[in-house]
Amino acid sequence: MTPIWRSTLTLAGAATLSLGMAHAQSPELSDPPAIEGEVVADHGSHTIRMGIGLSETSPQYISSRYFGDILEQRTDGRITVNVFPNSQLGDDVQMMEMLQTGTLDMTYPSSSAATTYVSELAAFDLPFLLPSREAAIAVMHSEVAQGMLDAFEDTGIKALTFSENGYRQLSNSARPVTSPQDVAGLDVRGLTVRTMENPVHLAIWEALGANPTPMAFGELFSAMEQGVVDGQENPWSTILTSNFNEVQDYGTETRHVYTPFIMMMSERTWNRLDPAYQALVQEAARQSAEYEIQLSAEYDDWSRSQLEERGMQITRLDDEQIAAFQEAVQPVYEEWSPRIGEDLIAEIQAIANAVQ
Ligand code: TK8
Repeated sequence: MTPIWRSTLTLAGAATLSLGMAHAQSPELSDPPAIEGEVVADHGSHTIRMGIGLSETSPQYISSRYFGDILEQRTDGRITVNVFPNSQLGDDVQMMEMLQTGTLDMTYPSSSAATTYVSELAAFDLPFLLPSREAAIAVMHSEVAQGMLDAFEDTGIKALTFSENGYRQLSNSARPVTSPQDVAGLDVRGLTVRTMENPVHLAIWEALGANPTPMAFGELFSAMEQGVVDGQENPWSTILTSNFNEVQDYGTETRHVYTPFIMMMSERTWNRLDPAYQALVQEAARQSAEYEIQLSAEYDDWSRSQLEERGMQITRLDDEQIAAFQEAVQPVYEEWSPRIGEDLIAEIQAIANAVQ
């Protein structure tokens, strides 16, 4: 049975998309796995408020609603989750602070925004570290990654699980980009590229000759619309579901970083839950994260083709062109590997390389 919010979503998706040219409503998304398991004994009622950055059509939102469905069904309605999308409650940094003060129950930031809490997370920001989605998933499921989640202890944040934001792609409104020289501009100024508020991302775009501008995700669309920045970098599904193609003419399939999301809960909220409810929240988080990764994979290529259908000129890079970007950002490894931890990076690379 399709949950009511899925059909609402499809309608929302159709309404959004019908405003522009007629486009397919959404890729043939897999339905969420059936919710199984006993109803947990009554340990009181809780309404959980969860803020996320992306839109109602994003895999992040769809899977967060599924998370809520699991909790509601497995507690007979005693736990409900209200999901607030589109950065309406704040950006990643602000919403994590709201978890610490207890003014928000849950949020779902990129790992890049959380390196101030757990510095080892910056390993995920190293360019071209993870060669494939399978490798990224293996790392996110590893003991090393679990150690990063555990390291949030005493920050006021209970980090529950990783999921997929995805491979980041460059978009811009100035010119086609096929090389680092196109980013830096030879006889024209370097591109002004918005980055997440993360020092490794700043270093990447400095190494590529851009003018990196850290900015909250919620401010990005208007900054591009007003020409404050020329470009940004995010997975194709985010570029599509945030309508960035309306203000960005060019895309380049750089796949320069694979970013995870982290689903997290305020420790104050977590400590109010009975241990049986805590176990259910942890299980539901993992189930919804698996579904999110599946949706994100289904959305990825479809989003790129939708963006092209809507007029974005997307450059796919060949191996030689990718190698030029990898060479240009090599100094970022030299600067940041010692600061993040050579052993940690080697451990992650070993897990990634072990994936066939
Ligand atoms: C959404 C952000 C976004 C991230 C960014 O909350 O800021 O560019 O990639 O997805 O986490």
